[in-house]
Amino acid sequence: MSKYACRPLGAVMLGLAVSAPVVAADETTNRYIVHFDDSVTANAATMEAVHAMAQHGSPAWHVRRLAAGGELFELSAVEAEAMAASKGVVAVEEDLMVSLAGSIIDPLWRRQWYMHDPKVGIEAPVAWRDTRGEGAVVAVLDTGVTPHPEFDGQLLPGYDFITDAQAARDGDGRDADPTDEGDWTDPGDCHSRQGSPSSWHGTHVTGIVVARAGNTPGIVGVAPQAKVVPVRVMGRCGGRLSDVADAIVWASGGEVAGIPGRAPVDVINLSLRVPGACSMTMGRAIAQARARGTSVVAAAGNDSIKASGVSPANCPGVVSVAALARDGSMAWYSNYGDGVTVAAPGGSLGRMGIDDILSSVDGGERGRQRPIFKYYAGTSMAAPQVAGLVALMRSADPLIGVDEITAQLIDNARPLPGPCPKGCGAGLIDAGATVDAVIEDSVLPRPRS
Ligand SMILES: [Ca+2]
Ligand SMILES: [Ca+2]
Repeated sequence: MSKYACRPLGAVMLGLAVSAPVVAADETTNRYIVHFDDSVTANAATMEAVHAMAQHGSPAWHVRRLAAGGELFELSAVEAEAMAASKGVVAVEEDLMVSLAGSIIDPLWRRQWYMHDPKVGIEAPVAWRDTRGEGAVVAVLDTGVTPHPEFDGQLLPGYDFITDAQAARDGDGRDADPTDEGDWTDPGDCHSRQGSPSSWHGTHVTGIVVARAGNTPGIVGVAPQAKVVPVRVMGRCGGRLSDVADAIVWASGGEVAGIPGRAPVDVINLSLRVPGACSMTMGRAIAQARARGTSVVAAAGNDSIKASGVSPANCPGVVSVAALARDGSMAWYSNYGDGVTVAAPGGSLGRMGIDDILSSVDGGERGRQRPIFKYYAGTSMAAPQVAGLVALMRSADPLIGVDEITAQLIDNARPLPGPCPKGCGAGLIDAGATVDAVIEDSVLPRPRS
């Protein structure tokens, strides 16, 4: 007979009516917290019996009284069930194991090779020993966002900067709702012959930056304790330079007529591009943002050309990001050359997708349907990893300046794991080494400007 089999049920000892039969328990017991109603807790004799159990350790199944009320017992499942059915018992709760908030239990973590692969990952978990981005804010200027469990508590109020109601598909021009209405096209739209489903591009990019840690099912962002300001600038057939420039000014704390201002974000992510030289419009907006202390990160572009030929990657002061394939070589689609500052994983753009970048999207072909996860590839997926790292850097040292951020990204980049003969900047970003260096240097006196 097991040592548990003959012990009386707690409820019986307490003199409570038990509606379930007491069955000899098997060896398996678990810890349960039992909450009694006032008829029990107000009954001094009954509670004394509970206390006596605790003090004398006999019978042994009563562990202790909890500070907030409730009694901790060690019971079999059958005993717990009987206890729950007893008169005077209001709740029987399992004494569950509690995980460290933000620990990496997200089930898709294994597939996020870009975060942790020893060869081609950005070493985000190493940086997380110091910070997960607490206090930092990233503006994602993109197609907007869709509701997703990965964004619960992760977003700050954003804005819809799309002036063209047809492109925005929300029936109006600028407004305070940055929700993505879908950028699907029909055959013949936007000079494309075939038409295409909605990309939910901004939702994917936002997930890479700031997807919640520790929820299921899902992924983790590079800076899961930072916040994202979603700014909608891209709609059906793309976006307007004028809207993007205004959004850069707004996100960096500048004044935009008719729109309530906000404090400067730490970094703006621009996973978008327009061919040609850096325009005066884009160049001015970016220079102003940097002058207000906001870093600007841009995708180098997916045209397989020199990054110096696309904007805003080629604008002065921009951190321009090339994409690496799963093997650590430059991705075949990535722009390259002198216009690239650093590289980050962008995916191989293979048939299976598993060598691409997994993040959050909506499942709708046209309008929104339900939150899901998908693999995308591109410099659009590489840039937000850098923006996320900048958030970690600003969290580690809120006083770090925009030029110092660029210098640290460059100085602490790793040599490329694979070939990039045409130029991938300083190499693969290393979140661990970069955040370590930022913390080390933050104690040194800064040059006065
Ligand atoms: Ca609108
Ligand atoms: Ca998650």
